[in-house]
Amino acid sequence: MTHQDILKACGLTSAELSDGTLAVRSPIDGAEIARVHETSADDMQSVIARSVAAFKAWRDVPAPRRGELVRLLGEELRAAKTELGALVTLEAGKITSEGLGEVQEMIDICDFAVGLSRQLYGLTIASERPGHKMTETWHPMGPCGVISAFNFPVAVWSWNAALALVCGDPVIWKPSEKTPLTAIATHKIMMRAIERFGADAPEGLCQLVIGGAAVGEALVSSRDVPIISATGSTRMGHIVGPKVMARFGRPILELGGNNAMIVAPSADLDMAVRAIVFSAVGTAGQRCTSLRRLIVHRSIKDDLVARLAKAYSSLKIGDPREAGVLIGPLVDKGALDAMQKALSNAKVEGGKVHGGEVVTSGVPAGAYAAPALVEMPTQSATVKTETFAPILYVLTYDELDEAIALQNDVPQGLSSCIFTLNIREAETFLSASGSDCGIANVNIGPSGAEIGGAFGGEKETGGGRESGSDAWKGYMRRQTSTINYSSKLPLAQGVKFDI
Ligand code: UN1
Repeated sequence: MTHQDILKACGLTSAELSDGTLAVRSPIDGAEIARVHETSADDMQSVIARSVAAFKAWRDVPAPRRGELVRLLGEELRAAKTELGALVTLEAGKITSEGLGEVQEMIDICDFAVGLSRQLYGLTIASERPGHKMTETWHPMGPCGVISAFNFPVAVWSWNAALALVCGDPVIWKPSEKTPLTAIATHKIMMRAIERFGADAPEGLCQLVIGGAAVGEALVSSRDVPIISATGSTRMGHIVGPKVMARFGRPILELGGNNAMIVAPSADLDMAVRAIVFSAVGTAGQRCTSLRRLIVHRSIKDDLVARLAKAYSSLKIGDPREAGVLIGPLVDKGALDAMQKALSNAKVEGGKVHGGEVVTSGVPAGAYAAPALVEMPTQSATVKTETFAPILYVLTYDELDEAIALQNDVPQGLSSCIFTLNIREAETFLSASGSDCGIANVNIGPSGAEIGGAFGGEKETGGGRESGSDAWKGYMRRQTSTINYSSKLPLAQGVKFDI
């Protein structure tokens, strides 16, 4: 399919693709593929007002009925999987299988959320007073602003939107300025589901706004948008988090990661190599869960580095649409420059760099690089910094305690893993004194999480949780009720206050 075919298959009209102010480039060859229209900051107040009005209707629609809308969204996504996956590839540069995988992740979260729509369980709590009971009820919270990043241009919206919608919250989505086309295409899919759902869905239930900082700022600073779920850099989180907190809104932040794998002497190295390669170079190292640090036992380091260097040399780099290619482009030239800068800094800090060169031959005109393996003498400043590129720093350890300390000694806390066949080591890694990350795996890599678990991490990763488990509670308000069915009015804690 040509890129015009893909845009057409996704229902994007030429009016939507031209004459706008925001230029969209495909990372594959850097060529401009559209100029989309931006939402003006002046329009944001009416966007938010529509969302507030939609909330008043949507919160009263029974949750299982709200789930029906998400079920229809899942159906529409299934029908559109091929073309939307292809558009993810075109606009974000992912290889075909990962573009499709991203849409599958959207479908999965819809299925999860449909089930959830009948399981927004509260508690009954024992009261200390006779003739009393306590309950806890979860209520819809209000409009949810979703600010998403280029690297998962549509899945991140779906983790938030599927949950927010069953929880009774309207959604306003501001996608990355680098990936508005996938957002427009997804919004159309959502609108098809709404159309099929019928009149119970209020106008303004799901809105899309396209633009830069001013549009984001309007969402972030509005008291009418109680939830802001923002995915992106720690730098962005430093701006968004405090602003949302300052108005007592609820931020759900998914920021940087600096994910490590500990490889213990007992590890199955064949499996470890496969896991390392996928998680370090998949998506060209541009997942927030990408593997960035390898902490290898000294006794196996040379063997593992040699195997990795061999595996790296066989990886096909190029046009992500081509069969066999595993490493597509970085998102843009800026990302390539940042990668090269990190590599030269690592050298200054004593790093021995294998690979990492800019690739220009045999690839289209985008920003392509060979993945880099960098043996480091210490966990230096560069290693502690997240660079969104396929760079894997290799460190060594002698004792597990030391490996865990290295794993934890970075500002970020998203994902982590250990390869070991030793149950003591595995359980120590997962224990309270083990990995400090939101995700800690055994014998699989740090990336490619399923939607069933809560997704997110600690420290500079921002603390938010999205997707599975009870992350839905982040989209609702909790109400505690004490009900007195007796004819007396005893006070808690035995307090006497007779009048
Ligand atoms: C991200 O990079 O922002 O765990 C999300 C994973 C994917 C999600 C990554 N399911 O790698």
